[in-house]
Amino acid sequence: DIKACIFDLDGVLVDTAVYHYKAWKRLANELGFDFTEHQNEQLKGVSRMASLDLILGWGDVTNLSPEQKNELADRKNTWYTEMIGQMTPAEILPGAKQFVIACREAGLKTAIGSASKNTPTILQKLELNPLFDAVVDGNSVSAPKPDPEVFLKGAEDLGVSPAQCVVFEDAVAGIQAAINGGMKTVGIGSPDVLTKADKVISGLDKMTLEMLASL
Ligand code: B16
Ligand code: MG
Repeated sequence: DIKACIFDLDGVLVDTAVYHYKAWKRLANELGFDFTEHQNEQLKGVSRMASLDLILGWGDVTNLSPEQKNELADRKNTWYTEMIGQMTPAEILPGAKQFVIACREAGLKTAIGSASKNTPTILQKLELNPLFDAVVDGNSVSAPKPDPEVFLKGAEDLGVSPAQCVVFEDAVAGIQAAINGGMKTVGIGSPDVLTKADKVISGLDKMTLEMLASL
């Protein structure tokens, strides 16, 4: 029986990918190169430093020291936090808040499982904090997705077993993390991309409690 739903943040409850893209693009441009929105897809669900490494590879930027890389990541994050500081609850993706509320009214536990260190700011801006029993994010985990740590911690905080959890994810690495943790999965996006998910929907506006039972 399903007892809990664990939600990824970026790409599931809110579309911050557009802000990540703007900030990373600005950094790349300052370094003298550019990358496409298509390439940006590969950064979804990937941690900040792993994203930086991918982008530097695209620009053939090599031989940077750890200090220089940290400085670049900090520069990007400053621009990113300026943008998310302007976010409002109107930016919650369609149906997301309604589905989380429906879960809670049905007696299910709810948690966030995100790679983002900016999760606390985003939840505050979206006024979503009261809807989650647990929040596990990039500040509290050491192993990035597809390692299941972020979701296993969520299950532990909720006091449920992994097999009783459904994870909602938009990233391939996130679906894999949930599978690695022994959880059921609902992909948010395209079935062609999220091939391993138990079910794929275009957004939480297409999700119902009845669908949970059939996973
Ligand atoms: P930050 P999620 C992920 O969030 C994003 O999808 C990914 O693009 C980003 O690089 C990562 O968080 C780290 O974000 O720089 O804010 O720590 O999808 O796991 O909620
Ligand atoms: Mg995501």
